[in-house]
Amino acid sequence: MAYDFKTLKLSSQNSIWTLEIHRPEALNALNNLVLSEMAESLRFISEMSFEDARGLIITGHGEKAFVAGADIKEMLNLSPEEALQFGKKGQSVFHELALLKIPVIAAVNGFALGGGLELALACDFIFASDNAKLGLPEVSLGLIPGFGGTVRLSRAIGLRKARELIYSGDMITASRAYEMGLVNLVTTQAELLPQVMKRFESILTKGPLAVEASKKAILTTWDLDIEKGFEFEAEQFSELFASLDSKEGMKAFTEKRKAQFQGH
Ligand code: DAK
Repeated sequence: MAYDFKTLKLSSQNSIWTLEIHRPEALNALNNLVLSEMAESLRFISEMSFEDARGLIITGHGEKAFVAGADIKEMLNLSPEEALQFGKKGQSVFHELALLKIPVIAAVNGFALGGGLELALACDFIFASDNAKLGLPEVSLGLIPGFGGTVRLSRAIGLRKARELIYSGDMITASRAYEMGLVNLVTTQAELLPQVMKRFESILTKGPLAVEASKKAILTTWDLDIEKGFEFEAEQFSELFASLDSKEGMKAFTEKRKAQFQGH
């Protein structure tokens, strides 16, 4: 299945969806239309059944850029009020992405700068090609990250490293990003999507309700105090005992066979 938007391509293979940002003339920079089409695509995917949507890959068209940031040419003449609306729109779309029930992997195939890195940070994992360059260079433009970057980067790599990257606006290599714990895996450009698919294939053999509950628990508890976090985790854990999949998973273990999960 494939759907072409003006700035995106959405396609699926074996229930894994790929959303490719497609603005080669601007290194896939995020303008208002990309954000609107992304919101529409995420809504479409979130309404699908478990069988039809089990994972999502976010990537950029071509071998040069994942996303080179928010569209600077479109931002140039924004008033403070328009900038507020634009920032809120990006934050809200990326938050919808982060809240998707299915796992999401950013396949970073080149520059992931500004809004591009903020987009990747909203995904569950970041896999990068060895030519990737990542950074939040907004201060070079007299701006700050406006699509959640100041919030998510420090949570991803810690306050000190996040401050350094944000205050300097430096671009870092994929291998440096790996050392910092910002990306999960670095591979060649040719191996990037195969490696992402391989990761999905292993996740798809697991209990889908359990993967979903893990995602929900991690997202919900990362800014709760520890007691409330434990409480939430315990609720998620106990709810899974009402599912047929948990019975099947534990029964399969005792019968020394592979579990056949049905998603309920
Ligand atoms: N926006 C618009 N066009 C871009 C672009 C961008 N971010 N990045 C590249 N392009 C365009 C270039 O202008 C050029 O178009 P033409 O001039 O040919 O028409 C084309 O893509 C190819 O780019 P280059 O010719 O520059 O390619 P190079 O290989 O020489 O350089 C580069 C690649 C990625 C190093 C360079 O293009 C670059 O530095 N790009 C900008 C990177 C950047 O600064 N990104 C951060 C953007 S700021 C907020 C909301 C959001 C944000 C902030 C606040 N609020 C509302 C509060 C987020 C801000 C950002 O993301």
